[in-house]
Amino acid sequence: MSQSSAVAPAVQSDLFAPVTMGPYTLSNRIVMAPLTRSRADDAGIPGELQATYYGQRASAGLIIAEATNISAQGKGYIRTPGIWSPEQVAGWKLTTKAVHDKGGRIFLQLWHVGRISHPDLQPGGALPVAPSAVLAENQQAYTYEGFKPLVTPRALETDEIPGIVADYSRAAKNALEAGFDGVEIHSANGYLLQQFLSDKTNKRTDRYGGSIENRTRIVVEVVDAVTKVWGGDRVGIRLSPLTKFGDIGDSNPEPVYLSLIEQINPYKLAYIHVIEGDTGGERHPAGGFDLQKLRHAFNGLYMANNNYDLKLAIEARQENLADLICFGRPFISNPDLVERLRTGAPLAQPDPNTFYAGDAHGYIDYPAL
Ligand code: 8OZ
Repeated sequence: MSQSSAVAPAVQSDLFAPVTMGPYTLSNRIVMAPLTRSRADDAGIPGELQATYYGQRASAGLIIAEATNISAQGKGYIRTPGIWSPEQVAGWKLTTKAVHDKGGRIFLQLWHVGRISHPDLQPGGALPVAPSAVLAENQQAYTYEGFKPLVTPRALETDEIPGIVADYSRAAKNALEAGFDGVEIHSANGYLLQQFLSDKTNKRTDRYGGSIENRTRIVVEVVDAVTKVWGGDRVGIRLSPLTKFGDIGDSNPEPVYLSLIEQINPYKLAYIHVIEGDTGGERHPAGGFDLQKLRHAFNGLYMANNNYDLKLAIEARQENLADLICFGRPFISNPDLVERLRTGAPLAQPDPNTFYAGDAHGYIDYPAL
């Protein structure tokens, strides 16, 4: 993506105009997508490094901070941050202050990876947990000793599920204490909540499996718990009905997601964050359905994500296909992305070798223009 693409001058798009989201007026419709960068310490504590990085990107209409583990059990990648301990809360306060000092808004994404983990990353070397003991095939875990094949997870007992919902509640309270403006529930990309939604991974016969009502139950319980802390209008939820990421899939996702939206509408969430198609890949995979149906069924804002560039973003606004547009990788290498898009300035390309688990290099050393 570069300024050479033949688009109308970006300044003519309302992408760059303020928009109301819940109690907030976002300065533009461009959202920094949650991006795993794996630079927390081994206890999942973020620090000055993250504060500098997010502060540099505060001109996004909204930042969704990287996926953050709600519990030690929810971790699946080295050096991902957490939001379960007081030390993690203290570390995140540096980030929220840095973003607010520059007039930005930042949500935290609440994450439990479910089966996408490895005993090396679990407390006491335990098996990762999931709705059912179904292996994610051909997937690797990112451990301290490099990549290792995933293992078959342990199916959660019915009486363990309230504890998981309570972990989301604690994480939501901690995020509030850390000074975030809201939270996003990560129910996408093949992690725990999507493992419950999908019939490929949920083989349960209790009230959390089988029917659509049962498969959506834990997600609705998490929405209920998190909105009890935040109210609805500072909470979003991320969905990826058509993704294959993490070996996830559903034989018929459309009624599952339409039911979920109908059930969460009473909570009046700020937005749904929809990964359109296969994460990072095909935007219109075969066998999919029209994701605009979700937009029309939902009573809040629709945030679109998946390989957007300026041209696609402008078109989405012109055709009223989305309220907010997420950019991911371009934010890695362009801290002033909004200004560059608005003025048609060239974009710097990010270096994939420094995406994960490095240091300041490739993280806070991409200059603004
Ligand atoms: C890439 C690497 C690690 C995690 C997601 C949280 O896809 C992630 C993730 C992406 O939602």
